Amino acid sequence: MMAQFPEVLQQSTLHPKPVGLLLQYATAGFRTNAQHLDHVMFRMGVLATLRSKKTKATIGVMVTASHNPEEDNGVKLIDPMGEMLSQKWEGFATQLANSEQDDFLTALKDVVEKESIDMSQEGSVFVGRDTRSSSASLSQSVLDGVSALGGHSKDYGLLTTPQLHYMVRCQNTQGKYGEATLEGYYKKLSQAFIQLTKNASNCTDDQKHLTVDAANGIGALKLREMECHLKKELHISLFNDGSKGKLNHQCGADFVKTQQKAPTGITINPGERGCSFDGDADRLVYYYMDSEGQFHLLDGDKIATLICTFLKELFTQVGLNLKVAVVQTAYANGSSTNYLEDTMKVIVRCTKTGVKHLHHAAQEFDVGIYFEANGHGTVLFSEAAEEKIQQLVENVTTDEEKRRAGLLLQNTVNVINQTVGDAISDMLLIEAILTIKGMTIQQWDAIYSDLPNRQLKVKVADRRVIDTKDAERRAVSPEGLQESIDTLVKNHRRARSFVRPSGTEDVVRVYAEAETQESADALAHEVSLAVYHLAGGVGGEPKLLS
Ligand code: G16
Repeated sequence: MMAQFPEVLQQSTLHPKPVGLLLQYATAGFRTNAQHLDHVMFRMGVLATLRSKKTKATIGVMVTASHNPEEDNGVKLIDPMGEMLSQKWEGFATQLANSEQDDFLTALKDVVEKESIDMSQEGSVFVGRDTRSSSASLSQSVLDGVSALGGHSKDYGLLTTPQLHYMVRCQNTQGKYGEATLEGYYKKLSQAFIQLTKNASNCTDDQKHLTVDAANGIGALKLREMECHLKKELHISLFNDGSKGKLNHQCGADFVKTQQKAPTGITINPGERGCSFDGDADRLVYYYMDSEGQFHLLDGDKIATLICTFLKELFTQVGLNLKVAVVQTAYANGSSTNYLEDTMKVIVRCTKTGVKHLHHAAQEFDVGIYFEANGHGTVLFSEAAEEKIQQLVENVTTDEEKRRAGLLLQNTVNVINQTVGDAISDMLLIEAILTIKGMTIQQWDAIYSDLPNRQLKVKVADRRVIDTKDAERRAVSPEGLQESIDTLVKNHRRARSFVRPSGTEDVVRVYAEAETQESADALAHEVSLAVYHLAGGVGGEPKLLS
């Protein structure tokens, strides 16, 4: 056991930690300016190897800062079934990343001891990276960390984040979930998509057309690679493919959702469907322009509702009584929650921001549909639910109608990447649902009407002064902030607002919704001012949106 440690210690000096730099494994791993991350990457290579030894399974390490600007980078660790790293190990990740150079070995041994890790066990780590200019060298540092501890690594190079999650699950299920190759991923998803859409009659070329904004990120490369597998069943016009624009700049799912406007660099005619990925292709939002040139956004809440409607109809057709739930966060539009609970009569759960929280909540149901309003989400089917669908399709006594619905369900399961939100997979599912139901994007949008809302960011000296409870819907510190928010909300009709520290950017996020856009904008501004004054705002006072 001890023999590997001198090697790690020696190698770690080649990836020195800047003295005093403290980072936290937060919403989606570590994320900050790329120049501060070399030591973190090396150490996460080491930690992933330890996690692999502990779980006796392959672990994934993805180098990406997703929706953040090009100059940032980050790292997310992936657990054996393709899910996010366990919370307990997030603590170890922070401990290893923050230990000063001289204390690194002690911190490392502490993890080994606390987890009783058998160091003679093999370690196996899959590594992937996005298209940022810093990602190649940072992923090399991850690989260095793995080899310093004698682990085996497989470097997939450029991948979307959800593709790496998929590879990890395929590997650890010995191929049961699929083949751990890009080809395997493309084939599984596209075959399921083709099977789903062949059920639709009279689908015109216009209906098969979709405009995609790939945020100038990795999603563009991977969608291009996949296109030939789709056998012209989907006609994609790809924009913001990275050939000229800057990553996530004025484009991508985060920009479209927070700015509530179309990305730059795309052409979209009235009535046509458009969608945006984020920088690592794990988020998706849809939109269209109406005949008056008005922009309409269909976010993660609308996506969850469409999927839920489709699945519930199929479960009714086949006579399966499954416990279905939708998991959201505080950002979910109040109208979506009301529609799901009151009209669709499904169970709705609310968790803290971060797909890791939604994922765990969704696992408690036969079918857990989880989406953040920002477009990050997927659907989880319990093993029992998948078996019931399988039996239905295989049972020779099942009548034709039911078998058809059963096959739709089976292909729906196969088109979904159940490990994590996946823009490509979610896009194929939505396209299939719209095709099967013969539904336009306007009809989908009309399922319910969003309450006008606004999201803002406030800069404060230390965002950790804000603490929250009740799935981030109430602030418990600093003193007086929640009382101020409560008072401000009372001045607006059908209003709601909350604040929380971001886990991916150095800002406090403010969300407000109300009966009118003016009201939502005013409330968001008033709450921003309260944050600025009570939580140590820096720079100029937040201004009302013009
Ligand atoms: C990550 C997480 C998401 C989260 C988002 C914003 O997304 O995976 O679950 O909603 O960050 O988090 P926060 O508000 O804490 O900054 P991504 O796409 O950037 O990896």
